[in-house]
Parts: sequence; structure tokens; C-alpha cells
Amino acid sequence: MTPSEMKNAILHHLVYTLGKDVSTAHIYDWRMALSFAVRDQIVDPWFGATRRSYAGKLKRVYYLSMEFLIGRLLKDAIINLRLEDAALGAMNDLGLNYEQILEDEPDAALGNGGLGRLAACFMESMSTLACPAMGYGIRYEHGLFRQRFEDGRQVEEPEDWLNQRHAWEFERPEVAIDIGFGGHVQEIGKRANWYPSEMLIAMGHDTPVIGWKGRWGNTLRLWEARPMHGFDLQRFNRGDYAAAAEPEALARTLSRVLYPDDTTEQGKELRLKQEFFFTAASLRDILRRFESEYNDLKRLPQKAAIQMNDTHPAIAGPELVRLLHDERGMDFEEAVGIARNTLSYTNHTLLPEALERWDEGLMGRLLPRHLQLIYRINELHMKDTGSRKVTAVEDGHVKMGELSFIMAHKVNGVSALHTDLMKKTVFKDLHEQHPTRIVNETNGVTPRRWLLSCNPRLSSLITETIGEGWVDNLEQLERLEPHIKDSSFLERFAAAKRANKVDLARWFADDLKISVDPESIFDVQIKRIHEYKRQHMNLLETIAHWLEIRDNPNAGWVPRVKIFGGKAAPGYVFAKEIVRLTNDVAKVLNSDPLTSRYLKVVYPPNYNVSLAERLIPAADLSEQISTAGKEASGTGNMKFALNGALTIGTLDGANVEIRDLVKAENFFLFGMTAEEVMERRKDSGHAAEAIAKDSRLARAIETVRSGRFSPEEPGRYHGIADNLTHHDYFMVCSDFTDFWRAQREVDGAFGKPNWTCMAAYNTARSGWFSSDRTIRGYMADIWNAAPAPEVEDAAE
Ligand code: TH1
Repeated sequence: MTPSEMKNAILHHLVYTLGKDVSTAHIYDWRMALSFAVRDQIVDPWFGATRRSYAGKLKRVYYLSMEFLIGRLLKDAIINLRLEDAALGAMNDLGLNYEQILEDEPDAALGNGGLGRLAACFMESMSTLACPAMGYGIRYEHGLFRQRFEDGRQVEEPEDWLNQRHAWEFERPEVAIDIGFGGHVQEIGKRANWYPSEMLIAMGHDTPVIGWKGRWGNTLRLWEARPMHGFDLQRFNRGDYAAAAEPEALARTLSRVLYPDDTTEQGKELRLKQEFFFTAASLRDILRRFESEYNDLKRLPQKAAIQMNDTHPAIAGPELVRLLHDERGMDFEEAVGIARNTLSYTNHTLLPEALERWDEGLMGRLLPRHLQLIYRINELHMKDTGSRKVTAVEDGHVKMGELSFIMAHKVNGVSALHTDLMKKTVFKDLHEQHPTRIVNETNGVTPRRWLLSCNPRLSSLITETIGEGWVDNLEQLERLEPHIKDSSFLERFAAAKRANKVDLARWFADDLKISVDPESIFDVQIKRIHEYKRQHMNLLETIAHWLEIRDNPNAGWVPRVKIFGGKAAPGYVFAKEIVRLTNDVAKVLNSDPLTSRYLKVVYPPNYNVSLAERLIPAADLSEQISTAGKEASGTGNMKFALNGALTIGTLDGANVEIRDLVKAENFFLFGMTAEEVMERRKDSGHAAEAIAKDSRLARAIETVRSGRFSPEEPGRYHGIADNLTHHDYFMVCSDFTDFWRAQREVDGAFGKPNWTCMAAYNTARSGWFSSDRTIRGYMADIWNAAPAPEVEDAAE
């Protein structure tokens, strides 16, 4: 496409799709017109892929996920279709600012964090690899809340991405599926009919997901809840206006909001309803498609692979058995076998507070038939394994992890360490019964978004150096290695990083009114706020460092900017205190004339995918400091390494594999191992001992306790200080001393010529962390799926 063709397409959509005149068009109208012009280019390859899947009778992958944290889509589509020159040219021609138009797009935040973003990266990789696939989830009216700070406190505001028209979706009113809840069960022999008491409709909305060079396009189908019987006219006519709208409001509640809890479980009824709603709609859609092509249900596992992203869609097990056994008359044991061979399950966490358990009473009320089937599945499992030990039902609860394990032919962890711990801890007994079921698929990230699109400077340097094959074959980055000896390459590598830092510094100055020196170490910790991720350990180190600078302000300190980003779950009190402390510390440090040229703290509000794309390319240091054994994988860690930031981190999650690949000398390791953590926890005095041995730590905690950061309310942080001194479950104190040591090593290394080499080795050796590699692993080890044959590039 040429710029002038693009320009004509934009003008056409402006007038005929949006009904706007050039002279009155706002930025929104231009952005929509550009989006529609780009979307037009997606449709043909997308249809082509669908046609080829049907014609070739290809096996399809179905990715069921409560969350898809897709972020903005316009630039992604432009890049994957190689329309940058056309789009930029057209924008210039029209006198519009391209960057500003891209920034106008709301960030679709249909997820909390890593789990949802992983699902989005997987969708993009499946399209790039021409793996016939479909993502299924919920079309939340409100995604993750918007975060604002008020006197340093987090305030949550509703996110309303759908206030504007969503340019990328196609409504599918014909894809409407009835979903029931409650009611009663009528048993006929071993089979049963379920008569729900409450019904609503799931309506599909399709978003095309286009892969690199437009080679292939899959669909993300998100369900919206609609009332079965909309508006009650009789009630309205009686003057009962609120009641008249009730059924509608009730049904729509189901797809109204994303639960804002990341790795914590609330056990709320509405959540269970959401889970069943989208899972049941997806399974019915999958079976409908299968039955339109094949007439033998025994072949389902050969033609469909259904991945459960964590336990949120775990009701898929019993529901699929119900559809096969109750509704289609298949023998129960055979139905369980077919369901199991079709389903697989990814576990993303071992944290006990995140493992879903549903009260039997609640489950029986909402899903009476499913509860009966769960009992039978459970009994069958005990019969088959001859064991009474593990069961999916215990103490009046249904344990969704166990249920998922029993109903899946493969269960995977998301990093080598995490998979190993799954086998040794949470799934120990089940693993002994089914020793080949658990497999590892270390997470990955899509290089299109997380390098090519977000870091054009580094991307250009890479392409100029080794060609552009790396974009869909990321392991080619290793071809950079010979160039790391070359001073002109290193200079350009450093220059790209510096320019990214200057951009970020300008944004801090303009948007946050904080000035930072781009020559400082940009030290970044961005992720959900959680005790196990230990933002408070990072803060204590910051405070200790600040106190040390104050003691000796003229000692030639290495300047640093500590950058934080992240949201706290609205109900997670401790995490919200960490948010507030971060803001309070920032206020004191940034206005300290003695120290502020050496140490600043920046905490931009509302961390999201778009902000990540801005921060990661400018980072020197990546903070991956979770208590070992707690972070299942992490994916931010991979994005930073890929963009040439060095990691300071523990041996946790995928950090272990990052360090193995980039090599120990290019990674700042500190802290206890997962085993040492378990050992040390047995010693109830671990925190007090650690504090007694480290005067810097003691002083930092005392400073927090003293009210130095909250003079108007001196007791504000007693909670945090007490938790650390007495309890400290996540071992902040016990790891602090080694963390401090590693941070000072960072100071020593930064600014030396070797730093750029280390950074470049991180980029060159991170190719393995492409989500293309991860998806190939799922295809081979779990899905038994193959890419579509003979796929050419549409965008060349
Ligand atoms: C995250 C894990 O914490 C993280 O380590 C991992 O990299 C990521 O998943 C992708 O695998 C999880 N997010 C959630 C969210 C919910 C429940 C459990 C997890 S685990 C709602």
C-alpha cells in the first residue's frame, strides 16, 4: 500500500464510515478512520486463514482465558502488516501527528498482569506461526481500574474503554448462546437433564489477530452477557421503571467488570458465574463448529485442543462431560476420556491464596448438575488410581487445581523452576499417579510488540547489523554476539539506550513534572504490587541508600532514578500501603536538596501495557526481586533483558533461565534460593536476626517507623515496620543485606564501557524468550497441532 492509497482509504472512512467532514474531524475521528483503513487490510488474510482451516480440516487450538491484556492494537496491526511507511506518509500528508494519533487509542486492559498479557502474546504468536487457533474470553465493559494518586494514596476509577467505539471488533449477533444457572436436575438412569432457573445469552464479538507479515490471522472471540428477555414492558407500563430494566441489568452484570485481583482469590459468586458463562459459551461454540465438520465425537481430540489458562475455565471439564454424556448420550467413562484428551491446563502459581476453591453449597446451587458430575469424575479418578489420597472435593470445597489436573491430559508450569516445584509441592501426589502429565513450557513474549514496535532505535540497529530475520526467529539475535567486540556497534547500542532515556526523561518532565538526569541509572520495577514481589524491599534499599548519601553528600555517588509502576488490588490493604509509602518516599527524596541529584523516585500512576512499552526500552536495570519460589515465571523480566537492561534478581521463576542464557557475569544475582527460603522460614526469629546483623536495614526500617515520610501522620507506616520486624513472611529482611551488596555492584559497574557489553549480551542471548518458541512447545508437547501448510506473506 502506498501513502496515497492509505490517505484515500482514510478519507473514505472518515466520510462514509464515521460521517465526518475533514474540516470538523477530531483526533478521535482520524484515529478511527486510520484504524478502519488498516482493518480493511486485515480482513482478507484473516478470512483466508479461516477458509484454509476449514478446507484443510486442520486441528484447531482453543485458548480459554479469563484475561486478555491486549493493550493498544493499531500500531501492532500497522507493524505486522508492514504499513508503517504508508500510515506515516498518509498522516504527514494530512498534516496529522502520527504518534499522537497512536496515543489516542485506549489501552484495552482486559486483564490484571502477566497471565493476561501472556494470553495476548500467545494470540499474536499463534497467528505468526499460522497455528489455527481461537482465543475465548469475556468482553468486559470495564477492564482493570484506572489508578490515580490522591495524597499518595491509590484511588481506583472505572476504566471505560468501550465508551468509544472499539475499532477492531466485529459484533456477531448470530453467535448467541443460551447459558443457564441454578434450577434442578432430573436424573434418567445415569444421565440427567438440567433445567436451569436463570437464563441469559452470550453474544460473540470477534477481534482479528494478525500475525507477522499478515501471514495468518486468528480470532479472539469475547463474550458479552445479554438478557434473554430484555425489557419488561408490562412492568414499565405499570410505572415500575426500575423493575422493568432489572432482568437486563442483572444479565449484563456478568460481563460488566474484570475482577481486579491478581494471584489472590476472592471466591465470589459472580466470579464463578463469569467463569461458567464464558467457558460454557466457548465449549458450545467449539462443539457446534466440530459437529458442522465431523460426525464422530470420538475424533474431537484429534481436531480440537482446548487450553485452560489457569483454573478459571476449569469448569470446562465437567461441562464438556455433560455435553457429551448428558446431551449427546455418550457413555460416562468414554466422555471423561474424550474430554481429558481434548483439555489441557496451565498452572500459573503455587501461592495458596491464589488456588481456586469453590464452596460445594454455592457450586451446587449455581451448577447442580456439574457438582454431581464432579463427584463422579472424582470417584472415577480414585477408582482408576486406586488412591483415596487426592481428591478434587475436600472439606466442603471443590478444588479447581486438582479438578483441572484430573481432567487434563497435560498440565504445564510456566518456568523450569515452577514446574519442578509443582511436582514437589502442590501436585506431588497427582504427579506420582501421573508421572508424564506435567510438562514445562517456559513463558515467552512476542518480539513484535516487545522489541520491534516499542524500541524502534534498537530494532533498527539490530536489523542493520544482522538483517530482519530476528523478528520471527528471535534466536537469530545471537548473531549480534560477534559485533559486541566492535566499538562502533557498542557505541550505537549505547546511543539507542541513551536516546530512549532522554525520551522518557522528557515525558517525566512534561507529564509528571519531575526532572531526572538521563545519565543516571534508570532502575525500574514495574509489576502488580504484591508482598511477594517485594517492592517494599526495593524501597528500603532506596531509603538506606538515601540515608547514606545524606551522611556524605559529596562522595561522588552514582546517580540513580528509581522507577516504580504498578497497581494494588483494591482490597489488598498492605499493598496499598506500599503504594502510599512509595509516593511518600518520592516526595521526601525528590525535594531533598542534599541528595536529589543522586537519587530520585518516580512512580507514574496507572501502569499498563502502553506505559510498559514506554519504560522498558529506557531501562538500565530490571528489578526481579521476588522471594524465591513465589514468582511462577515473570514475563517482564524477559522484556527487559531483550531490550538490553541488566537484571538484578533472585533465583526465582524464569530469572533462573534468563541468567543461564545471558550468563552469570551479565546478571546481578542475590538472595536465598527457594530451598533456603523454606529452610529459613522454620527459624521463627529470622527477621529479628537479619535486622540485628544489618545496621543499614535497621536504620531504614526505623526511618519508616519514625514517620519521616509521613510527618503529618507519624504512625502511618507502623503496620509495614511491624510486619517486617515480627512477621516478614516474604523474607525482605533476610534477603536485604545481599540485595544491598548487589545494588552496590550495580553502582560499580554502571558507566564503565563494559556495561554496554553486558547489556548487549542480554539482548543477544534473550532470543529463546520469544513466545513463538513457547507456542511451538505447546504445539508439540501438548496440543499435537501443526502449522497450516504453505503460508506466504501477505504484506510483502
Ligand atoms: C502470573 C504469575 O504470577 C507470573 O509469575 C507469571 O509470569 C504469569 O502469571 C504468566 O504465567 C499469574 N497471574 C495470575 C492471575 C490470577 C490468578 C493467578 C495468577 S498467576 C487472577
